[in-house]
Amino acid sequence: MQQSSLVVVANHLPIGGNLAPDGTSRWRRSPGGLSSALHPLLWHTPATWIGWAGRPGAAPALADVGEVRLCPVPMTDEEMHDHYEGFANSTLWPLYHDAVEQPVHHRRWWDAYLRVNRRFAEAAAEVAEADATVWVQDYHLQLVPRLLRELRPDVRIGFFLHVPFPPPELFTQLPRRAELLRGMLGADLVGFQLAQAAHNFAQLATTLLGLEATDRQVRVDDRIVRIGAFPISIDVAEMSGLAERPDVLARAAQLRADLGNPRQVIVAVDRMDYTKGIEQRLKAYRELLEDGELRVGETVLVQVAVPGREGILRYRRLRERVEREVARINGEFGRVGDMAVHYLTQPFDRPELAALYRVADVLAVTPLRDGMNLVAKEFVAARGDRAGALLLSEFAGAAAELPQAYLVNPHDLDGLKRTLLQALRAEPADAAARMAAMRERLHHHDIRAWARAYLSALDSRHGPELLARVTEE
Ligand code: ADQ
Repeated sequence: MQQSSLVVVANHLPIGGNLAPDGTSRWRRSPGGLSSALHPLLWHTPATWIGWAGRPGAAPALADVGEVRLCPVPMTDEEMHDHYEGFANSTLWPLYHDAVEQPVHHRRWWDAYLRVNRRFAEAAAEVAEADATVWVQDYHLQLVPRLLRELRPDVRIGFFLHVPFPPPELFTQLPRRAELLRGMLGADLVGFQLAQAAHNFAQLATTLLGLEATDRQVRVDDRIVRIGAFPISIDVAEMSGLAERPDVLARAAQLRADLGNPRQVIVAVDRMDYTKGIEQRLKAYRELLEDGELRVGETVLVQVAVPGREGILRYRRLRERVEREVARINGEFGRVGDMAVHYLTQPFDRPELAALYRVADVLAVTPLRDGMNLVAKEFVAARGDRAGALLLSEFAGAAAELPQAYLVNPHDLDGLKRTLLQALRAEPADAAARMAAMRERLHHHDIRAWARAYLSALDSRHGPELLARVTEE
């Protein structure tokens, strides 16, 4: 096995579902934040990406994608069920998102979580060069930093959590809370989206493990583990460039015509997930139609919701409820040739997404809780014309950086209705000023700035050299 000086460890490999017989694979911009964010960074970077190829059974042999060597980790059916669908997505995911759905606890899920984390750590130990940097991603792999450190004390280990890190009252509900914290503390740098998350982590290190901790570092035996906030971003240049392309603008015009040339278009783009507030948003929209504040023909909602994690009953149920509500709204308010909601479950390529962002008068991003939310940032990057309003949940990490958005508490249905109307009725000059301020922020904080901040904090000696590779355009 060839070794690398930069190793990324994430639950999934960033590849499409169809492998050619020779093992070649397509690099996928899957509808999901982690691979969207890392794609533009790593495309031209000599690195190894360790992850699951997305199907149970033996790991397939995979060809490199661009400069990135893919190193698949096998997972059995049972492990997929207990590790991925179970501990990661039915225990940790809901708990980390304010327990908006009840977290589920099963003791046998922990065994699979530990076993799979160990397998990932062993794979990383094998492919990391002496003195390499290993960058572990997200809540599926919280034990990897510590397991890897035991195997390879020479490597630098970074951990980044893409989702929120909850307050101690919630985290302490976890039966394996101490092991999870110790797992993360195997890293040299633990990064979060928001400063509040780093604060929560420090508090837990003190109260649960009795360690000496501040919001910037934790002392573990004779080591210092640094912690901090590194709000993730997007490839701003890519999205703003796409959104100015003549074919994309023509497509946006075509989309508006296909929608029946309504006066206003509301767009929402989410993974189908109960954290994204899709049901609350649909309900607010229905009530505005009932109240006569909005009228079909004048206003239309385009809701994109790509299903995933469908092995989990809760996700299948959510999809059923969303589809029932869409059908209800269209049944009650639609007319032949004039739908109230256009509902799409397909993944789109980047130009189509850019066209959707350009057609939106309001982009509605109203999660109940979200680590960051890249869709909000993509919309801002796409609006070089400074038109369009962003309706943004206070509970998305992005709200901290984009205070000029129309901020809303999605749990407050009346507030949601009121703020959606405000965004729809915004004065163009006001909307343009808000958009300009948000664009200014993004301009200085794109995905490369994020990688730069993280990697130089992780390694002040070799960081700059890695950075030159990772952040090259
Ligand atoms: P996600 O929960 O997946 O990410 P988000 O940040 O919005 O949420 O990223 C979704 C990505 O998928 C976006 O880049 C979007 O363009 C893309 N996408 C959505 N629908 C699509 C479709 N139909 N076709 C193609 N692409 C689509 C997690 C956390 C977030 C955090 C990110 C990154 O939950 O809070 O922002 O990781 O850290």
